Amino acid sequence: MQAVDIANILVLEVRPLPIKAAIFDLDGVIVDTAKYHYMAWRRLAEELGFVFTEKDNERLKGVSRMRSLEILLEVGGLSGRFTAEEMAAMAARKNEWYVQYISRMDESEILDGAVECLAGFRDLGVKTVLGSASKNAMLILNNLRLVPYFDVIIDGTRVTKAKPDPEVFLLGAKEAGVKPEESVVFEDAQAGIDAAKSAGMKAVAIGRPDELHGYDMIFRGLYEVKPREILEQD
Ligand code: B16
Ligand code: MG
Repeated sequence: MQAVDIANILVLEVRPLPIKAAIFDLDGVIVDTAKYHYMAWRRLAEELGFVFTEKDNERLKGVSRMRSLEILLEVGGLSGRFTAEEMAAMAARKNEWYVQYISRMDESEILDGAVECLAGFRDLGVKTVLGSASKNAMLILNNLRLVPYFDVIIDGTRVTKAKPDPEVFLLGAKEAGVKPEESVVFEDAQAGIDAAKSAGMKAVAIGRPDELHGYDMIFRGLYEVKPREILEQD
């Protein structure tokens, strides 16, 4: 009898903490803005005299704006050719085009299952948090009328370190009043999965198993995610 009690105590002690916050990346998880980033970066590359392919664009997912520009210039064989001021001007130009494209977005561009997933976690008493590298996240959320679905919004204007640094997710959990180990992150980019794991959080990948690694679970989109099952995975 005593042995059984001890066994039960041990089982209780090793149980992970329950999930209390669901943190969502924006681009590639809630909405597909990668195509607009691509249109704007391709336009910049054309002006610089080289072709930037969709495959090249894969390298920019989840990466900050300035790092994206560095990768783009690397692809065009133009690394190190520009001053910091010229680079800032190019990034600003790309962003002007990008903002023009995303300003026309509406609710029809919300990815399948995103609203149901956000509402589903809320119904289970789980805080919903946005953890995006984008400085344009508020514009996108407003156009898509998604602001009310989030308890906490952390975007690229609130952090200084880009993913894979965990800053964006740690700040999101902190503002939600939840410990990192009580948080689950939904991410489509490898940099974001790495950020979630180094924050000590569960990482749910959104994408293809042959393109991502290091996650705890993987789904093709939020339409496959059942919030209750995510909580029961603990
Ligand atoms: P912006 P996420 C990221 O958003 C994008 O995936 C990435 O491609 C982009 O460079 C980055 O935001 C910065 O975006 O230029 O709008 O500030 O996936 O973290 O939601
Ligand atoms: Mg993303």
